[in-house]
Amino acid sequence: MTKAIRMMKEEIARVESVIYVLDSRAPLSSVNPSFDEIIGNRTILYVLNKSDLVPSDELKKWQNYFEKKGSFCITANSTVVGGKQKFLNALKQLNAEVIERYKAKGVKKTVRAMVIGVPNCGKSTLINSIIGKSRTVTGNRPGVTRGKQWVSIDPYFELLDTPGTLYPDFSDQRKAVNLAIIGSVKEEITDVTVLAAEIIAFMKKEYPDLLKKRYSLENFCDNDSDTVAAIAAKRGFMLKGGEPDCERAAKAVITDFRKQAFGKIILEKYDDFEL
Ligand SMILES: Nc1nc2c(ncn2[C@@H]2O[C@H](COP(=O)(O)OP(=O)(O)O)[C@@H](O)[C@H]2O)c(=O)[nH]1
Ligand SMILES: [Mg+2]
Repeated sequence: MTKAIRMMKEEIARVESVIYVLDSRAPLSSVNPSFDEIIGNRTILYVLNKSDLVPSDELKKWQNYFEKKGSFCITANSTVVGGKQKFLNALKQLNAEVIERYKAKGVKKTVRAMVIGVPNCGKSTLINSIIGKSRTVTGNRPGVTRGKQWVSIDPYFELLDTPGTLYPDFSDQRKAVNLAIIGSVKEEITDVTVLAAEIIAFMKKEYPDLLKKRYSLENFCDNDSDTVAAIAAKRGFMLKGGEPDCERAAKAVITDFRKQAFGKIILEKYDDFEL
């Protein structure tokens, strides 16, 4: 068992509820089924984070899908304040039975939750937006690793202030590419020119006009790497010998995608899947 999984298992054992953060640009790719067993039968609140980056009609379909999985699902833009109440309401509804049980027994017990998700999906940002500056640390509990803090977010809930990072699921090539595009994969292991060609291939198929407009292209080359070279030429990114600087153009394409220069884009459309 890897260290990451072992740590996840230890921490998850202390919670009743899991907050599963997904990147709205690639909701399915943000799920790693390897962790299903570890999550077990804990209640799950799915958060389609970075909702501001995708078209809302597309997001709605994913929200319905994750709700139908028998769990709660909310959408969030964690970079703006004001989402806490929506989050808390969902968490309460999701755990209504447990809260009732505690109340009926007359025990003063809180439901504990842990935020999990692949790298860069916005776990830390979400936690900060919920606990913010008014955080009240409830202190280390026995058995809890030193430094791990439980934070009261409500009389009924405590949140672990350190997120659980899921390693991305690379079992499927498409998922791996999507995760690289959204930045969930270490930069060192991604080849920028390959990644840019993948973005071009996707944009060409799904949003050709946005791609043409961004780089003032009239047509696309058959080979997506050639399109990256054409973008370099358009931008005047040239190497000393007069060759197009494809690496620089590739980085520009990746940054453009991540900084929303093409507009609101979703990599995975619900209707394209048989779910
Ligand atoms: N547009 C947008 N960016 C977000 C959102 N949530 C997080 N981010 C950005 O995504 C990046 C990764 O966020 P972070 O919280 O560090 O992700 P973590 O690795 O899952 O903890 C940061 O640049 C955040 O500002 C969101 O809802 N919308
Ligand atoms: Mg983080």
